[in-house]
Amino acid sequence: MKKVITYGTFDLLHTGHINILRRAKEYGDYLIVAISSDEFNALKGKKAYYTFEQRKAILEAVRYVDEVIPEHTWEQKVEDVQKHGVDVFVMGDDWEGKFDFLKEYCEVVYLPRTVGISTTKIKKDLNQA
Ligand code: C2G
Repeated sequence: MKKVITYGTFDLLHTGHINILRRAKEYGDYLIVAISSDEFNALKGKKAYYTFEQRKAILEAVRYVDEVIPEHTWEQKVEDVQKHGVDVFVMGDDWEGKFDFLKEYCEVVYLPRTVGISTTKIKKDLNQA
């Protein structure tokens, strides 16, 4: 079984998230998504609208996702890749190059982001509604 992993906050799930999840799954047959905990989000300077539990429940309902685990630190990726026997690490290309250290442990793939949509844009647009 070829295992893929990706990381993120995935707040206010939108087609940009769905596009990366769908394409990530195409690299294998089992997709793990590591969702940032509320505490790690604070470290990233983000405040998610949905709690970790809500974001986890939503992601688990997505057809491309096989497993959801928590992301607590920047440093856990090597351990996650080894512990879960991951073959491919996938991220949007806004992270291009940032996780190349994982190339020692698995394939690293950066995919083009979906243009024109983001959680930040959704929040801004709703504010003006
Ligand atoms: N994404 C995308 N297109 C968008 C928006 C997001 O492809 N229009 C991708 C991002 O590139 C990322 C994933 O969706 O791969 C999740 O995005 P976020 O929830 O914003 O996650 P982020 O804050 O980038 O967290 O350790 C890694 C971090 O946890 C990544």
